[in-house]
Amino acid sequence: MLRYLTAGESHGTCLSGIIEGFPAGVKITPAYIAAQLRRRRLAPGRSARQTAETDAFDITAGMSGGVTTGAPIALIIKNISREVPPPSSLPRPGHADLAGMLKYDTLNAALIRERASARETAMKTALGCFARRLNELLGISVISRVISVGGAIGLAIDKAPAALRRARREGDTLGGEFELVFENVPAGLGSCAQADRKLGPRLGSALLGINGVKGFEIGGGFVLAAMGGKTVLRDPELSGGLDGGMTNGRRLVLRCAVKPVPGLPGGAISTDLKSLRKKLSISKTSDTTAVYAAAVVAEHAASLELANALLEKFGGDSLKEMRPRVEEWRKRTRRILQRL
Ligand code: EPS
Repeated sequence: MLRYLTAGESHGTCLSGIIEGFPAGVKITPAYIAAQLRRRRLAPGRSARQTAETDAFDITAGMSGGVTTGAPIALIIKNISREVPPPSSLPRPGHADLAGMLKYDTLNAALIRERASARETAMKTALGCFARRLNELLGISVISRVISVGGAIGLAIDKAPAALRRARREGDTLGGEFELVFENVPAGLGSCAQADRKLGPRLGSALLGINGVKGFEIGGGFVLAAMGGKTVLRDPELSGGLDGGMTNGRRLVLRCAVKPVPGLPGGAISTDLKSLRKKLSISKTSDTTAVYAAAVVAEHAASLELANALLEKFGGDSLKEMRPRVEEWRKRTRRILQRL
């Protein structure tokens, strides 16, 4: 079983991460990880903070000579921006602040926002690179694309940069949707036996765990509710590659909705929990949209879950052990799928 954990605050010394249960023999270069971190950091719509961060990282355990050893892999990503925000009893509306202050019984919102920050997704992306690489070496690819920004969809997606510029000018932020596609996924990953073993909910949990993600769809998703059974059966792609919680040999298609970033440049009225006075909460967060960055994070969060499902089905402590098992399985299932 693949497990991972992240730690670290947005303006702390560094982010830390551990991935455990990862097979030996997977070659991965620092440049591979750096490229994915760059895609996330420099995605459209981000704030000036991103030009300060370099996401320089160190792999401190679990690799030898550029190849994984089977031991837990540990990473750190250094933070450049270390100016820890001063204590504040004013929760920023729409952020984790209020819920976290209630939960952890504190009047200091800064303690909450430091960990709830999307800075954490830098480490999730770095850890996900290992899973992405393993999947890739087993023949599986993943891509994402943003399919709507602030309501602009289809061909109008070309207007997204203009919509983002307008939102920035008007002190507003935008949400959006992205799609993830995994190709060449072996059939039979996941299970229909128990809800927590179904791959759909597992991928949903990974993706809904990304900051700002509020909606998740598999294949046709919410549109299926308005369609007739005859129509749906004519287009097997609408299942999104999953039936009964298991991959069916088709490509895996997942979609997520990301809410607009709640930190508006002009601030929002909130209630100070000490004085109980209404005050303007000015958020330093100036991302105009998180949807492009979230799509990159999602590729990696979902890759971790898919790698987990591959390890569950095929087992193995090394890539050498896994590869022939996956190949043999592909041959067997292809023989049946080709006859359909
Ligand atoms: C974030 C607020 C911003 C973002 C940050 C996430 O940071 P700051 O409060 O310093 O302006 O830039 O994202 C990252 C640093 C990152 O690497 O993604 C928030 O509140 O979620």
